[in-house]
Amino acid sequence: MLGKLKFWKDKDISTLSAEKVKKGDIPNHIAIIMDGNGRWAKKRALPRSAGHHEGMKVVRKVTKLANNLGVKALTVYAFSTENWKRPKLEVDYLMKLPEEFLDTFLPELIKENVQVRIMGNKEALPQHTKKAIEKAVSETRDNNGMILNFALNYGSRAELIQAVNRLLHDVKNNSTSDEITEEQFESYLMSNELEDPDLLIRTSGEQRLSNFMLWQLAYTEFWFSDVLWPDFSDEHLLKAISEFQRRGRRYGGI
Ligand code: V0D
Repeated sequence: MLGKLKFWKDKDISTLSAEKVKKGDIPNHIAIIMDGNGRWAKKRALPRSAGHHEGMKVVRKVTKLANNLGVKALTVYAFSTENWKRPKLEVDYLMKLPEEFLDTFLPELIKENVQVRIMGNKEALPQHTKKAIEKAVSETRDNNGMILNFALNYGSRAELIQAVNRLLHDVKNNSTSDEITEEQFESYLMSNELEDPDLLIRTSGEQRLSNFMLWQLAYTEFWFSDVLWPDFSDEHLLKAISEFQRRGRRYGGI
């Protein structure tokens, strides 16, 4: 059991949930599909942007708890390559969230030793968004705590095709062999510095991958919940982790 940690008192987590989480067996890498922000807003007759804003605050809370629990990497799906199809006003609003998040929380992330990373095609992002995330990545580069990895303008098929194209380029230049191993292939993925996720969480009742980390999730445990992302609490994260700990992972073995 995790014992008494100061932040639990601060954060008012029931000891019940906390006690169910075993200290030694915390997933190294958790990935989250943060779904249900629009539905959360609709239920309250608020604009979708209000749901996204509330969801942003939850990213901060989850980052804090995951880091305190000893999670090594947290990947959150913030914006997919398909999300450009949404109304322009919504996209414009979403593209302001990284700045708002970082204006408020970057000092805290630096203090807590978190490293910010971005996975996805940065070229297509508005200049103001790119500037904010580049600043956060560079200002947290020398930290050695948890990696907070934002999947932003990310799509796994695009990632895989980009990997294949770069690989072809390197094969043509004779800078790699033409017989590729899994390890070599992985080095071309956008997640190349991270271990595969141990646990995938998807909120809001949908049970699909939506083009998220198709290669990396091959052996990952999935945890689905009906809770809408803005309602996702520390209790939910602890529950997901304690259920993860009760599953026996076999990686195809017996
Ligand atoms: C909206 C719920 C944080 C999902 C969370 C650009 C959808 C809140 C960021 C963020 C979004 C990204 C990069 C960064 C710092 C913060 C974010 C987007 C959406 C899309 F360096 N939340 N967040 N980015 N939402």
